[in-house]
Order: sequence, then C-alpha cells, then structure tokens
Amino acid sequence: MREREQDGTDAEMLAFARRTRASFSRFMMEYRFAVDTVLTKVNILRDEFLHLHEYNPIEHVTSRVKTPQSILEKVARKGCEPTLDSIRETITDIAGVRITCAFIADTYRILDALTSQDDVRIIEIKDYIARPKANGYKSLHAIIEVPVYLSTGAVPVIVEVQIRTIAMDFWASLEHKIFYKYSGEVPSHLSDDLSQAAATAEQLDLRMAELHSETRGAELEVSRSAEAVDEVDEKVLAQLWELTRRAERDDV
Ligand code: 0O2
Repeated sequence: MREREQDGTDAEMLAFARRTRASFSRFMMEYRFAVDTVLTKVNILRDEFLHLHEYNPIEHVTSRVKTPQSILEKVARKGCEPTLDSIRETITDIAGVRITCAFIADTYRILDALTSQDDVRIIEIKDYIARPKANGYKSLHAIIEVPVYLSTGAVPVIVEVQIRTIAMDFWASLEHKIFYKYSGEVPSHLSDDLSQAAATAEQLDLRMAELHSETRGAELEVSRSAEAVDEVDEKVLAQLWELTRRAERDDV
C-alpha cells in the first residue's frame, strides 16, 4: 500500500518537474529578451546622442538575468508564492541593466529619455541620488515594463534599470563586496570609512561636472570645424541636389 502511494507521488513529482522545467525555461527566456530590448534602446540613445551632440553620455552598460537559484532564494526571503505569476509580480529585479555615466546630469538625461518612450511603462522610480541610502549608496533605479514580441504576441516584462556615475558605481561595487564579506554585519570602522568614501565620491562628481562644463564650449568649437567625419559626403549632396531640382522641374 505504502509502495503504491510512493509510486503515485513519484509520478506526480515527475509530471510537475516536466511541466515546471518547460514553463520556467520560457519564463527565463522572456527576461533575457527583455534585457536585449532595453539594451537596444540604450544603444540607440547612446548613438543618437553621440550623433547629435558629438558627446557620449554613457560610459558603459552591463546586464544580467538572475539565476534560477538566486530567484528562488529571493522568493523564500520575500515569502512570495512559488508561482510564476506571483514571482513575476514580486521579484522586480530578475532582469537588470546597469548604465554607468560620466556625469550626474547624464544619469537623469538617460532616465528621462528611456522612461518617456511610448512602450516603456514606469512601475517605480527610486532616486537614491537625490536621497542616498543611510550607508551612502547612490543610484537612480527605474523599475520598468517593456514589451517583448514573441510569436504569440507581446509579453510585458519587468526590468530593473540602475543608472549611476562612475564614482557611484566604484563605491557601490566596493560596498557590495564588503557587505557580502561580512554577511551584512559590516564593522563600524568600515561603515564609517565607506560613508567618508561616499562623501569623497560626491565631491569628485561635482568637481568633474564643473570641469566638464568649463571645457565643453571649447570642445564643441573644435568638433564643429572637423566635419570630415560626416557620412553624407559632397558627392551624395550634389546628387541629392540634382534629384531635387529635377523633381521640382517635373512638378511645374
Ligand atoms: P544584487 O546582488 O546587486 O542583485 P529588493 O530587495 O530589490 O526587492 P530594495 O532593496 O528596496 O528591494 O530595492 P532597491 O533599493 O531598489 O535595491 C535593489 C538593488 O539595488 C540591489 O539588488 C543592489 O543591486 C542595489 N543596491 C541597493 N542598495 C544598495 C546598497 O546599499 N549597496 C549596494 N552596493 N547596492 C545596493 P540586490 O538584489 O540587493 O543585490
């Protein structure tokens, strides 16, 4: 009798494993596509900005999708129901994109450009630059939803975008390492040092912004006179001019 019950449980578990493996792998794939979608948006913004202003506001971009193991740890920590729908709603950083900018003004510029797009739904914005965390952590966090176009139609997927300066990023990476090394119980002398380092990073950001705005005018003058990089060369312009004139003559 007990053996038959055990057989039944094993069969149920096998069916569960089969179902779950298929739906979980589709779930993970949607997050990977959502990261690709956001990366495409960020690359377009960067290229267009470079084209219009001859200046790159983005230093580097990294991305990751949480591992299934790390998702499950967060599910347990948050006491979220272990269903895919509930995980989708509760764990908002399964897909993450981190954008590092040179200057504070650029972080807000990129945030605005990204979140004002028609197909981006803002779920939450956390401005830890204006209101840093008690430990000194600074960054802009945007929890957004983007459509991922699959063969069956569009699926809305949540992505956490973190935007910060190089100085903020440097600080956050070190703090993250220290936090994990001490399992969250950072000794007070180290948290004091980290607070001071956060203040120094802030000073650096402000000073670099000043230097940048001082030198920016001169840089623009130089780049305007160097129009050799223009993709539309004189031959193409002359052809366009001819075509336009011919079209005008035909209209008359
Ligand atoms: P990991 O390993 O970077 O992914 P949440 O737990 O995300 O639901 P929370 O903490 O209110 O809720 O979200 P918040 O404040 O938006 O933080 C989410 C992420 O921001 C963190 O993800 C970190 O990446 C980063 N972050 C937030 N606070 C700090 C901080 O004090 N120091 C550093 N170095 N990073 C921070 P994870 O999942 O905690 O970590």
